[in-house]
Amino acid sequence: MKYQSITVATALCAVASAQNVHCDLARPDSHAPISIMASHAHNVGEWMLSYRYMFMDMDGMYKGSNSISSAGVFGNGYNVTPTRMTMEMQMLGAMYAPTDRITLSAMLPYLATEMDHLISPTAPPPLQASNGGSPTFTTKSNGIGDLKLGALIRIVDEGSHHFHGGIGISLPTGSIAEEDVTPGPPPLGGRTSRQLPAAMQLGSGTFDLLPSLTYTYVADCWSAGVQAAAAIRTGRNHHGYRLGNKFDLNSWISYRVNEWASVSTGISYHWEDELNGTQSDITQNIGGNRTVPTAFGENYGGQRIEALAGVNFVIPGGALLNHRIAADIRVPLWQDRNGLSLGTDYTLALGWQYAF
Ligand SMILES: [Cu+2]
Repeated sequence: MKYQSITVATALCAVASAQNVHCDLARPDSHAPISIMASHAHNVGEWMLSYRYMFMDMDGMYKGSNSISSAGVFGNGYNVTPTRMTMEMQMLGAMYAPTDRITLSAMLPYLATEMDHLISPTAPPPLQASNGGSPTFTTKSNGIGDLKLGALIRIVDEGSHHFHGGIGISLPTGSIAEEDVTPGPPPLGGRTSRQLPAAMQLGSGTFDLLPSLTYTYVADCWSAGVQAAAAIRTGRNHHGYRLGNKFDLNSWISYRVNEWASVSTGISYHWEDELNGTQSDITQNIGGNRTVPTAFGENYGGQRIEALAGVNFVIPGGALLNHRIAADIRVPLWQDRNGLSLGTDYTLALGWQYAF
């Protein structure tokens, strides 16, 4: 089986080589899987526009690295538990290289989140009564997220070896005052519009630094890369908290099937710290129990290892020459949440890129 795979790979590689695709031409695998940002620099005078759509599904609660039932969450002293959350992100991006060494970038996301909740059957009866007797409710938010500006600096660009550093800043353009209707017993006054937890806010509310280092190796019919990237929060936002710092380690290997298609696979590690501070305007306790895990900073963050599979296409000719379409999916192999929070099921990313 292994030898067959190698034979097939060698044959495909020969086909790719026979088509005589040079590295200086657009090749499908010269861009990393679409969910990985800031993976490539541009040559002087080049522009690139991009659009990405990402969908993240978080279904079911975790305590540490084990899934936990709703009853289990209630047993930990909470009146309400999240049961599922989805996050959709659409992101517009632009890159421009004023010199061969420096590529500038800007990215603006538009987010839509939705979270389903379940009220504990043993919660104070006025809580369920304030929800019209129903044990479930859903909250939503949507709007512009945080604008990210950055610069990539080429450090090595020799033959097969490419190494660049990035520094960026995330500006607090996304709202952290999103509200939606939630139930509340007296004296909270029934179903009314209330501040949503940080997990459903559209921005961090702080200025965040975004450093990264990326190495890529480009061979004849395959390429590979590894990237370390972080988000470092500064200060506290005006709702009294700071999201946890983040660190990502992405690795990928792409195989060029022909001059217009490549397939890729990879492994990523993601770490995020707890939320620091107390979310003002979020109700912390009802009837001696905690309200909901998302109201407490200790239930934010965690770590996970994900497997990635993706495809990249570049249009080799015609009116849409050099337009790129790509998709990838990430599935956690392991996750360890801080406290009690929703686990990640999968993340899907689709994108279009055009350089000129
Ligand atoms: Cu680009």
